[in-house]
Amino acid sequence: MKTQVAIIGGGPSGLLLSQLLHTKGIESIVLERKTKNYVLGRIRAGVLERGFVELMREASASERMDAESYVHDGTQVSFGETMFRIDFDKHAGHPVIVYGQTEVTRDLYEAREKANGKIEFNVEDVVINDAKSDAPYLTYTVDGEDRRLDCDFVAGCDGFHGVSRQTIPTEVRREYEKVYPFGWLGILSETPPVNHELIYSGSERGFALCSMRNENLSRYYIQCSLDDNPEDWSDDAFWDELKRRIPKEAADKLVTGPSIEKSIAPLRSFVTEPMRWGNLFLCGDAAHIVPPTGAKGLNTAASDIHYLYNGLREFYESGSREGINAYSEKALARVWKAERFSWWFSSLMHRFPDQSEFDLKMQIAEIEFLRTNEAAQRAMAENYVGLPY
Ligand code: RFL
Ligand code: PHB
Repeated sequence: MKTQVAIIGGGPSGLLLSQLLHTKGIESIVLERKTKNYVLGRIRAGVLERGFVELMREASASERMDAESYVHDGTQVSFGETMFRIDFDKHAGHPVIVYGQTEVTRDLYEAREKANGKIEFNVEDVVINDAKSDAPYLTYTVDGEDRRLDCDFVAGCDGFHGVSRQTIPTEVRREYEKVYPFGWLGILSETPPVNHELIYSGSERGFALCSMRNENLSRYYIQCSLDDNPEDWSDDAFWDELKRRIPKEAADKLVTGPSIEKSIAPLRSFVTEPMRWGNLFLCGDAAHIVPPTGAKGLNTAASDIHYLYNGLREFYESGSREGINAYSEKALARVWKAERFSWWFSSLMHRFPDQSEFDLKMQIAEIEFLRTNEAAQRAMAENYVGLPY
């Protein structure tokens, strides 16, 4: 088989790139290790920046998102009983959108299917060959049968555990990592959200986040130990702990119910440099990870796709390699800013096992500064709604 752009990974990054390229008549084939239902079963991001929304529109995949998503002009931040609002509209001039990654992925699959886009599921043992040449190719197996895909470019959209990043030789690749000493235990429940905006809540017992998907679907997280298992947490234990970590006015309004999903995610900051090796381009979680506190993971994946899509489009339209040559540098410049914001917000809101009384006082003083200082609120709002591409 032959295509112009071979895309490894059928998560949001790979699907968005494939669909955007299609709108410009550029051919691609997506190779996904799992099944479509498996990919759609992952409950992940919930908050989308304006840049992401615009890309979905450009990809002609935004109809349902435009009709069903929720516009959030601000968010609540609390510590103990003190709760205050960061006004996105006032400080950054635009809102964020609440629309789940599951829905984004479903919409992109539908758009690819409607356009007869080619996606191969259950692919195994993908190997990227001759990435430094003008004729790279992938080998892989499906149902034990060997296959080969020739292409001009390879987009590595295969997440943190994929093969793409590992293909870049270790002498070329530099990795930067910070692993946080805790995780997030998340549940999804068919209950109305406790508040019409998200609540990021610090407390002496640890962090909690109240989020949502729609009027009758709530997403809550609490900071947990890395040794915890989701099965160790009954629904009642989860709700009790959540109530202890959010202000009383919110706890009193919380509607609880059975969880329909419960999982633990570790927190990590990670960046690999460069994001390009020859004609292989890394995008999204394949190249970088942020802790989820600033809602930047999927949104940073989207800015990568924006730079790569425009670079490829320019190449196929005019033969210029300027955009693809600048890809790694441009993407990384934005990635590092999102890393900084996610690291700052995570460090501010969580309890760390080795934290001293002094460290706790510093967190409280910084939250108090954020509560009372417009410049600090503006900095937070600008980062949260998304820095420009
Ligand atoms: P994905 O979603 O991991 O998709 C990669 C795909 O590649 C496939 N794959 C392979 N296919 C073929 N061959 C191989 N060798 C392969 N290896 C892997 C995988 O099966 C998979 O389908 O990466 P992508 O597309 O870059 O998307 C990134 C986002 O998924 C991620 O950044 C976000 O979910 C992060 N994130 C959030 N981001 C936000 O912007 N806002 C949020 O509110 C937000 N909340 C979150 C989050 C992530 C979380 N977890 C669980 C890590 C909340 C949580 C709890
Ligand atoms: C979510 O709704 O899953 C969510 C929202 C905001 C975050 C992280 C996750 O910062």
